Amino acid sequence: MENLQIKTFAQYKKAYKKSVKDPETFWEEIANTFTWHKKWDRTLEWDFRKPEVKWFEGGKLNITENCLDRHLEKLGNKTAIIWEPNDPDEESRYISYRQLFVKVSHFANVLKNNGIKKGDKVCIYMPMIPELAIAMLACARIGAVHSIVFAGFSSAAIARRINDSECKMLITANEVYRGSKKVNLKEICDKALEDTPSVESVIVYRRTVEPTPMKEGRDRFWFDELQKVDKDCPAEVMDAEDMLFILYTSGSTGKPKGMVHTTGGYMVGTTYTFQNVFQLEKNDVYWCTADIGWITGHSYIIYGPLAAGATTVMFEGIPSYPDYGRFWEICEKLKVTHFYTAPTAIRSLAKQPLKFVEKHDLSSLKVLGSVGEPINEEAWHWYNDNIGKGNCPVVDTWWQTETGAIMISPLAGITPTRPTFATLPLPGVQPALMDDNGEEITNLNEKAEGRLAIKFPWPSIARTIYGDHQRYKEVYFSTYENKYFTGDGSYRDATGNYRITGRVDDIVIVSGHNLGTATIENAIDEHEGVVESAVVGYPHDVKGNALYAFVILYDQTEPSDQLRKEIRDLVSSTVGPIAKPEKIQFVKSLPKTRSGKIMRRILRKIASNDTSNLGDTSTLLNPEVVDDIIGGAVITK
Ligand code: 6R9
Repeated sequence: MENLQIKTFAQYKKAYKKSVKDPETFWEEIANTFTWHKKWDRTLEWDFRKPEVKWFEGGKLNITENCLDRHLEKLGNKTAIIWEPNDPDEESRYISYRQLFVKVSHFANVLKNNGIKKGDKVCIYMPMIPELAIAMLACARIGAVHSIVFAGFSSAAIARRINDSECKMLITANEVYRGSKKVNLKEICDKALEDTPSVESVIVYRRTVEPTPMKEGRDRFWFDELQKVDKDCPAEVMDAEDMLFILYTSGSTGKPKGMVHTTGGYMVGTTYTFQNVFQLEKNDVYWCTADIGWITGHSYIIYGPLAAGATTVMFEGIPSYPDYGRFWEICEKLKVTHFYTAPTAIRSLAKQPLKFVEKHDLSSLKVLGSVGEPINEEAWHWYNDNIGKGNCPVVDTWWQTETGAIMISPLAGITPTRPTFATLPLPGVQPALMDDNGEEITNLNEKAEGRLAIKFPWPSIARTIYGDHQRYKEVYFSTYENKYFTGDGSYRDATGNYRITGRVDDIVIVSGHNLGTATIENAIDEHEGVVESAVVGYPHDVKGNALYAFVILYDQTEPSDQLRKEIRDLVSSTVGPIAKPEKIQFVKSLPKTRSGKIMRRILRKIASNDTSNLGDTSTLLNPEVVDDIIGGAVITK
């Protein structure tokens, strides 16, 4: 890959031009730098109208051979993963590429020994411990499809995801440490498993010594299983288009979308973007603070960094434990060079006294990254000034679960940065800014605002929604003819730099977590006192957005704080604690259009306490309710 690494802005421009003029040759050259059992037959086949995208079809490979085996000769003793525990007094773990290779192969045999074969789906619900990385790579080693569910989700959310893709196995841990708290994951899993007929076996890693109830015939301990198998596990040969994993993301309906990523294109896309955006050098230590349960963790803690032979840090804890200096303490301790986090974390740390930063030597840092939501100007400057000391390029990386890899971002130290701008598309990415009439705004020399679409496939695009190709087509390929629609609004300056302004659909990003408002409404509506509800986002200092629920009650239901608590608890148990509405207002009715649709635009304005101009309300069936709601609004500022 060395010679394909972009080092200057002129090289970026050249690579970009080539990637547009001849995308196939461009990506072939990159794909050629990986280990394949057999070269592909066709580089790209695509039709966004169907939609269908295939990259490197007929090519045979295994992604773990690219993340592990091929590094053994030169990098065998290099640290692949540094694990930093929740408790700073517990020891960090350093796992070399050779050790990781052995652990992955060994655990892959556990999967096989428990009846898992190529194509089977395995749900992983684990805390941020190395065994999570080992479990996911072990799946990939034998061609099983992992479906990782963030270990903060509720039993009901796990069950929904397991059932959607009919997972045969669940891998979990008994407990997880999260700051000063301990959460019993196994208990949450047991509850989920009451309603998941496809799961035949459960593997439990013991993170703590607490006694763990196990179900006879179904549950097995990780360590016991390892004793039964040997350590040698040749990699399953996969087609480039074979499924690598499913990862669920929120949608505009109540049902989560299982985004399907395949093997070859995903590997090429994540590795290429990792190397070029972050510009890692040989002995660098890279730390992405995301959870592996999200796409950022998949692509930029595990697959991208390991395929690139980097040292990647995994952190089990939270930024505020034992105090708000924890991130900076770890940067100092591990001599982190590349630090990649989310705006919500930056905003919450920026609120703390600077002494938490100043206590620590951050001189090892070279590059700072941001991902997950728009970064506001203040947070950008705080990050740049206090963490980067004005010396570290800040890469604001825009991408999505669906895109698999970073799409729009500066290349560290190469692309001129501009606060709050994700700047320019990476080579291979062809954005299109769309106006209100659905036409592309093509003049790159004039500033413009619109919705963001992509007009040509890139290797790591998700291929479908698991089990629902029709929905994939409707959500991403029906808004604009022959283009992928991102769901994001965007502004472009007169030099072609993009700023992502936020979601234009019914998804709200709270503390970096994507939440579909429909899922939360469904949960609220399950309360026996509730007729109907509407949930919208409103700006929040730290979380980026918070949730505001407008709830209609049955006549006989008494509005009360107790009821608010019950509604929050219900959301917490059906969706997860992160989805709890900050504000709940009981209303008589909701503003609806003549076709019966809730006019969320108006509710968003009310929730944001911005009611001076509500825009056109003439299509409302019941305009009189608007004043009633404003009169009773829980004021947010
Ligand atoms: C990687 C990830 C995707 C949505 C995306 C957008 C928002 C992500 C951003 C950003 C502004 C950035 N988003 N990165 N907005 N600037 N640098 O976060 O994937 O969880 O699927 O979320 O996040 O709205 O559409 P995912």
